[in-house]
Amino acid sequence: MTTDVVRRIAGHRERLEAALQRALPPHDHYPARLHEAMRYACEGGKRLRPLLVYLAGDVLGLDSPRLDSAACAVELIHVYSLVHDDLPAMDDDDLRRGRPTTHKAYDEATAILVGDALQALAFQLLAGDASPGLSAEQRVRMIAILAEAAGSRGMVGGQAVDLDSEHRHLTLAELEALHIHKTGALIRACLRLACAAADRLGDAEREALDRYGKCIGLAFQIQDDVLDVEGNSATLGKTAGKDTASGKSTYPAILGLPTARARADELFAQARAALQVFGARAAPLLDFADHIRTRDR
Ligand code: GRG
Repeated sequence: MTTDVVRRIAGHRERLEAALQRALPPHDHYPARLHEAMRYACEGGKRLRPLLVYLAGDVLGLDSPRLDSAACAVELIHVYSLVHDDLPAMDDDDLRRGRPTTHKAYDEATAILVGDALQALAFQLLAGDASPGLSAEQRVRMIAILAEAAGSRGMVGGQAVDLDSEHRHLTLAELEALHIHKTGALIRACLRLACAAADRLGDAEREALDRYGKCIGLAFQIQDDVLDVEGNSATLGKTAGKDTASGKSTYPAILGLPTARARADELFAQARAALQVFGARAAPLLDFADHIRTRDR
């Protein structure tokens, strides 16, 4: 990554952490245990989705404050999904972001409520965003984008199919469809949220960002499968090798590791190619694609 993008990412991370601190209810406010658990669940994490929102904003020439609610909202939805995914009724995991999952640190009922409350907070933030220059129409559009990506036609739908497929071997096309929904929809929404905050945007630019989001989302998931095979729990901050142990259909299981890696690389290349329409302005998202491509957790 260029030093410019490293600095840019550090700045956006700092912005996001401050915005999240403002958005989350104080830990000692009624009901204190729930609020403390919400904050616990939100700590750590790579913050890739909010970074995508801000970096897409950079490419579009938007002021970052305009994107604070969208960046926070997408992270809150992501955290809620992780908290619920880790529950015994779903993936039943003890480790997340390098420490006990929320239901282990608190209890199952609290973890369910943490997810519920984080989801509600995400939409409350978008609805109440008073950033100068952001119209009510743009806020409604953002709410619709996030709701669609998070709901049964997006992430929750993908999760439902994933749970249904547990003891079945999926074809590559089935696996791809599952992940386009489960992981890809929220990642793609990050780009769409930034587009919704832009006042003027041509179809070619909107479609380019959408294509980038789609490719990055799928590549990210393939990498996740590869890291589950190659990584270790300490670096990943979650249980490694779970997919293989549970006989899950994954990209490495269907394609073999080298082909799965090659497929991810191909998608990263397609993501980069999609941004040609932006010329030199695409640099923040081009560098970010490389940043994700070389991740080890
Ligand atoms: C329970 C409604 C519901 C949905 C769950 C996203 C999801 C759907 C489950 C997570 C399962 C999983 C491990 C998916 C693989 C891709 C993924 C979302 C990884 C975690 O995202 P990172 O690596 O996590 O960005 P951090 O902790 O860095 O934010």
